Amino acid sequence: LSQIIRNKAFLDKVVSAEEAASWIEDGMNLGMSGFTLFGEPKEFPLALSKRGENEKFKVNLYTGASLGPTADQSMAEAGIINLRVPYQGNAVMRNKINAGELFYIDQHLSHTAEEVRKGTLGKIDYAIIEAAAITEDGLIIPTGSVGNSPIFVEKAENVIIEINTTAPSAYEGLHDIYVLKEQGERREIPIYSVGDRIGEIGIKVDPAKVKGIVLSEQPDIPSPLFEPNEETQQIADNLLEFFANEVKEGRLSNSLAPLQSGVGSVANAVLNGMKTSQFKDIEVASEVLQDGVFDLIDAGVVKFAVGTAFSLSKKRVESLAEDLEKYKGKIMFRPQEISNHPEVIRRLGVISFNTALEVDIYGNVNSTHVSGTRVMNGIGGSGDFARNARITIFVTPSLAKNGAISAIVPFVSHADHTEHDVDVIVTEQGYADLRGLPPVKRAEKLIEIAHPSYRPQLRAYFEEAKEKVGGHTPHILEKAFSFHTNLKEKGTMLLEEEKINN
Ligand code: 0RQ
Repeated sequence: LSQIIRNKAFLDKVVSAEEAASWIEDGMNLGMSGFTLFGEPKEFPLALSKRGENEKFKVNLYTGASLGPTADQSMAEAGIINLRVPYQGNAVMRNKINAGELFYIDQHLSHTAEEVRKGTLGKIDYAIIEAAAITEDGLIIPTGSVGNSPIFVEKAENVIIEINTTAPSAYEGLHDIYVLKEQGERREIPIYSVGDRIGEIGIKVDPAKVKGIVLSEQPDIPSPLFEPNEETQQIADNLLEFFANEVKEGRLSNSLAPLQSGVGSVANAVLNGMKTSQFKDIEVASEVLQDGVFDLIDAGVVKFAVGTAFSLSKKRVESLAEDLEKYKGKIMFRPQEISNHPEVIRRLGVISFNTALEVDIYGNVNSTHVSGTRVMNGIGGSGDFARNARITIFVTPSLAKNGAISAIVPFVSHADHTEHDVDVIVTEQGYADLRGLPPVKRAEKLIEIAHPSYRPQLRAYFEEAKEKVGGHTPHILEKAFSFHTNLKEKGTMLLEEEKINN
């Protein structure tokens, strides 16, 4: 253990997870490490959830992003969360949020650290951080994510460190921890190219604040493996065709520009498609690094990748220790406040692509709320990148739920990314390049990439809106949600013939 906890001031602080959990009081604010199931403490939240079975208390839980079954799920099941910020992706938690059993603030992921700094989320009573090691000079070495851990540690009154004794030692040196000063005292963030190292290898902590160290042997939590299918492959092909056209037009070279990709099936299919494409020497400046990025490093297509967290399949979790050695000098993790910072994204000229739930005929995007009401996951980092990227792309299959839902609708039922932030939409039907187009011309392009079964009713809406209402962005407000109301009443967005014609 003294090889892992190398500073003596920390060694005598080891306590059981139960003891650490017993320190938490009703109403406290907890800042926990963890992002897309990586780098989260596991023993501590399990012990806290267990305590919740016999005792009545609730905490507010702030993290980097989504946590897994041992944290978000067990704490939601135990009913011990009052408020969750800024992102979640767990089905049990999602259902509780939508049932009104716990509160949720769906926040841009680059904003949370600033809110903590300003105090709008209250003081952080405890920071609970998973770590691979504590160095001689007392730096906390995070594991597979950085997220918001540095700001939590800085602002917390007390710190609990969960040392994961199974974490690969090669985590040390992977992180680039840079913490912003207060507003008014800030200068530029000195990242001028993707791989610039600007910070420390670990998180500084005042040893006096460290109340306890918990030990864990629990392995990292894998995400599902997304094998491309016919549909995601077609979306990927269309996106790669868009990139190829940008090269042909002289706006990009074959190394493109630093790429940010969302998580999930389409993103993985695009990365997969790049293995055999014309593109090479690509840099990745993303939030989450998933399997596809490693495959591209292996294929010699990606030369450097920076993010704030891993999101890996079981296979990649198993080979992580080896992989970390292999990819040393080719990957880096920064706090999410930096990886998603508008200044950095704009300076590097990032190309961003994320997944939409629905898009309207003028290019507004809903990424978060099914039928405007039930939250799915959250906006995550998609807004940080969408507003500031050099090219902002959203991808989505044109249909959901076996054709009952069209991803292209007259008006989005919830707006995450406004038409002002959106450049290109890609479905399996093709891509709509909206750049340089006024609203009525954007609508023409977007109707073309809707599924053929929905094109007639989208066109009918658009023509009627132009004819009867007109204006810069024509809408018939009484019918703007006709697809959604039809879905609610009839179980499908497909309108009957007479509804389309009247
Ligand atoms: O439902 O799970 O019941 O089958 O939504 O849809 O097509 O499997 O796509 O897994 O990539 O998720 C937007 C949710 C897409 C995700 C979203 C249903 C569909 C299916 C999932 P089932 P798919 P994905 C990086 C950046 C926001 C955050 C973000 C997301 C389920 O990508 O959360 O981009 N993005 N962050 O059937 C009703 C519609 C629907 C619909 C799809 N219009 N109405 N249901 N579905 N469209 C990550 C971070 O920042 C951490």
